[in-house]
Amino acid sequence: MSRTDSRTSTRDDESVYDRRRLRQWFAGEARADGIERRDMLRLLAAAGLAGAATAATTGFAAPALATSKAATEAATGTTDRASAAAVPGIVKPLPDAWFTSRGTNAETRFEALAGTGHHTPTDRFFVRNHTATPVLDANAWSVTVWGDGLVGGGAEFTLDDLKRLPATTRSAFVECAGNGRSFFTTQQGQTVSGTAWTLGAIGVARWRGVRLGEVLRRAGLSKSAVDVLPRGLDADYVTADGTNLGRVRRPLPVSKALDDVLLAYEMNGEPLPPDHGGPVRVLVPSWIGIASIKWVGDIEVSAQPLYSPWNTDFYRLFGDAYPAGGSAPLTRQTLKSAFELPWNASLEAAADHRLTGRSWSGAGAVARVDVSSDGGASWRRARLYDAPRRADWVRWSVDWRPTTPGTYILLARATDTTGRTQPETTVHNTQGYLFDAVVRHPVQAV
Ligand SMILES: Nc1nc2c(c(=O)[nH]1)N[C@H]1C(S)=C(S)[C@@H](COP(=O)(O)O)O[C@H]1N2
Ligand SMILES: [Mo]
Repeated sequence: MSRTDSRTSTRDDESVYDRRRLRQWFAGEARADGIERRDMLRLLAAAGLAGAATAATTGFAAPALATSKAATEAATGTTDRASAAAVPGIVKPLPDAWFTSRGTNAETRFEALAGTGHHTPTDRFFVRNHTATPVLDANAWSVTVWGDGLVGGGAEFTLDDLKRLPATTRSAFVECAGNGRSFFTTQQGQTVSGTAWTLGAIGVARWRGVRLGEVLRRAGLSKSAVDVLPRGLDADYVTADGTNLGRVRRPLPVSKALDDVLLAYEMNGEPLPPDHGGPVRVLVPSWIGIASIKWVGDIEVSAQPLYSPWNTDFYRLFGDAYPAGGSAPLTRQTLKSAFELPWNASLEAAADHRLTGRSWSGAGAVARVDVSSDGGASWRRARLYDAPRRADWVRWSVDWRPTTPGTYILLARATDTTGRTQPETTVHNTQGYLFDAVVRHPVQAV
């Protein structure tokens, strides 16, 4: 199953397509609901496309959705269960040994993955919530597929409807675009905004579901469809300055939607739990986590390009190295490595240790991992325990004996099948996305 060509074109498509989308918006042919006009003009200017005409105002309204029951539960479902968790709004227990609390989110501790096998156990899988986990009734849930990119009036699918369609099972990571963000500050001395994740905003699970393409075709996908916009049933996201951005939603080019995207209803062999988007989430392999919309309630299929704050203000690269309107919307994840050790772990000096870790890449499979125990002066090749697979990670180990007591800086550096290797530094962007530099992990030999 060689998909190299379609993978490459998917990424290239998004930047070329972004300019086309912007031109269409400028000509009044694309919609940007819930986005300030000046923000769109800023994107246009940055792409060098502004100037000719006055951009049309956008006045389209989404049709009423047949999801009101689920939506009500979304707004109210978590109130009595949230107090049990260390993070308000997350349903599952978050033991300190497994998680670090970060606002509305919970980061997995990498040391909690040692010896757990290839897939992240669901109870240790990180949670990234814009607001709070809605507890939805799987029997009452349905997803509405609608929009002018369909032939006919759209369709609604219950969970049983989806389960009757051909099922696909696959392993894939979900990784937040901001994973590793804190290292822009601690390693590079730079200021970034957003959740200060270390490396634990990633998990790999075995997902089971139906291909989104299958559902779209059954809903009457037309040749004119260009964007697909899944939307979550969690509450509206209101920013710190009080702006209501509406439901979490991010457009996906139809090319990716038809490629390898799933509507997943199982995670690691169990029904998808509430915190991870149950009863059904979108799973977009290799792409940044925001693409994998949880608690999906409706999917708009549009013959016009679509925008949401999640592909305009967020999830583009902004900063000195980038155009004023930011880069093209982010798609694939970058590559990273992590040791399954606490920060400043204590290890016995003059004793043998097996250091374990994991490496992953959104561009290709991880082909090799090199480890240094002397701050990068010398490197050794790690032993890999998993076959390289795209959208997935590999476990690895190296044996190490710290000869004398003291502080050691451990480094792990992955190289993927596209030839990319983790660099020493990541070019700064203001929101701290896609950190890929080698992380300097201190340990104490005692
Ligand atoms: N509806 C909805 N979908 C969402 C989010 C959200 O807050 N609401 N967060 C996104 C982000 S930013 C990430 S990184 C992943 C996290 O998935 P997880 O919580 O299952 O680990 O879900 C994505 N899907
Ligand atoms: Mo994210």
